[in-house]
Amino acid sequence: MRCRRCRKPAVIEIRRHNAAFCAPCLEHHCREQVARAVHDFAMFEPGQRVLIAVSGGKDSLGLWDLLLDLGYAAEGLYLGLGIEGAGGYSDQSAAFTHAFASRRDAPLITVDLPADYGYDIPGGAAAARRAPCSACGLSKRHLFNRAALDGGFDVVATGHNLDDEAAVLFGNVLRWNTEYLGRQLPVLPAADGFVRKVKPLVRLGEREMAAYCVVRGIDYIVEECPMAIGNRHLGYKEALNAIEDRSPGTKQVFYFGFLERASAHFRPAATTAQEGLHPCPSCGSPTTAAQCAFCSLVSRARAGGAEAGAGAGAEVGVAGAGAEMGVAGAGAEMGVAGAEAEVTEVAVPGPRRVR
Ligand code: Q46
Ligand code: ZN
Repeated sequence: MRCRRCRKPAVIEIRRHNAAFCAPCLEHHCREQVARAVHDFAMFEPGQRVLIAVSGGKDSLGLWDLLLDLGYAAEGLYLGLGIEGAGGYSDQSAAFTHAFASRRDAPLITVDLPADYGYDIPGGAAAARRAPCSACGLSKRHLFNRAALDGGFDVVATGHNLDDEAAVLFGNVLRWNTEYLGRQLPVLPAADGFVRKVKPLVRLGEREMAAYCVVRGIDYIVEECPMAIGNRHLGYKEALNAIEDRSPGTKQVFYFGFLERASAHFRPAATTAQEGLHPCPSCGSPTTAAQCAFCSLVSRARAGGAEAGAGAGAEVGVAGAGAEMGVAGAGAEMGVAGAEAEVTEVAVPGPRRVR
């Protein structure tokens, strides 16, 4: 197998492109695909400040590396979730993130749920009677948005890749979640109280990102979050992988075909769900409920579940985050407006800049 660009021995075959690349040409390929996504979807301009939601995994660290090398002003935001699992999932993911930031001498902002907000994901989810990924997704959306607004960033970038987006799309189609289909875009424009959200990795697959990190010498957390095991999102990925295996390119055609030919049909459903937003009385963030879902989650988590069941509005965001967005990775960073409607802030210590 030879590299398509230089004919040297290849290190990876990418069947959907009918191509193989050596290590340097894989780096070139990944940079090219990200630059193309940023340009084609008008994600951001040189000079704008980009805040990357970093988890310590291959996608977010790879994205950070790629954007820095493309010359963008990209800073990291790490959110400590307080998830244990074998080996201490959150501790490990924090360590990989800090190591990367040091190596690239890149600014990193950290927020720690247990230290700064008084709850961790397993405890908060139990107290609020939410699925862990729902509580996690809600917390991430709120805190990424808040950090970006407070820090004066132009845009929040997440590491969702083509496999992620195809799997979320697959799930939303299977359940005809029209509201989420209307918002499943690589760019969500800024709105009152919401910063712009972008997904620059939509042209790259999971294997390419893993290989990119290997050839770049980027250490990342390989283990899945222990909360993800057995969830629907992983099942959709497996199903799509089986199809892709028989018919390379299907995921790309599925996702980009949706964007080109179907997405606009679902836009009205998404717009309707945005109506009736008003500031949360506790934190001022836009919400459709009496109190936003994040404030409700925090107060329930702090009360150790004593308030569970109270506050009808709190569950509005669950529906948004639930469905096919509440799944691992997807739920966390869908950034869709229905879920964002519940994004809020409480008066607690702000993020820390560590470098
Ligand atoms: S971190 Fe959070 Fe994912 Fe873990 S609890 Fe679920 S959503 S699976 S990206
Ligand atoms: Zn609030």
